[in-house]
Amino acid sequence: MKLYFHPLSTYSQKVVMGFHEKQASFTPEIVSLQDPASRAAYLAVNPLGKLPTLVLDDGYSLPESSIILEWLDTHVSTGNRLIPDDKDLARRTRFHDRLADLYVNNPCATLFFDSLKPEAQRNPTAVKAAHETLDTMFGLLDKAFAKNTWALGEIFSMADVAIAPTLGYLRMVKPFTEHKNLVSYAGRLFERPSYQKVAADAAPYLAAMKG
Ligand SMILES: N[C@@H](CCC(=O)N[C@@H](CS)C(=O)NCC(=O)O)C(=O)O
Repeated sequence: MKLYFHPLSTYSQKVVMGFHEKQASFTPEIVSLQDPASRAAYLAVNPLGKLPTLVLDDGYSLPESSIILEWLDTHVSTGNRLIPDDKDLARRTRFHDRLADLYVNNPCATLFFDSLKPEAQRNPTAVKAAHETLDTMFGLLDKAFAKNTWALGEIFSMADVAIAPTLGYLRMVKPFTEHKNLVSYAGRLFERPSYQKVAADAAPYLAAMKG
């Protein structure tokens, strides 16, 4: 199976972390959405142009990070479970995965990409809304991790994989140092070998971007 992704993309990192957690391998196909030729070729794989996409050996195509991880957890029996069998725990996993994607990852991306734009093209309204959403989430997460080890309590899951890459970026984009429980949770995530591998893969690209 082939994974179309980019080492700097948070949604790609989420899926690659999932592969590492499952001890599963894939054929990597790095897509650079900034490069017109790479982007044009990728649109034939995913017309929405969103990374990542997993293409199975029979050609079946799976876009969307959470859907890819669901497929992986269903079809690969090695490594850690990403979504528990228990239906209520599975629903809670999906809920926390949605929170991570919609209200942590997406506003983080708004702040990150806005900061790269020339002053005239920036969007202060969107930036203000992103800060407000993240402040709300930081408060909720800090409260939750006063007692929880992982998003589901003691069970590591897709919900933790979903948030880890974004917390990595937030250290640069909107540090959350005053939220001590969130800092501890992030520390546990950053120590996982699956996170360390995606961070190591991203490091040269991040260094090149910073110039
Ligand atoms: N809901 C999608 C979001 C994917 C997404 O937004 N990926 C970003 C990279 S982290 C992307 O492809 N951005 C390019 C664009 O929006 O044009 C998922 O979970 O996979």
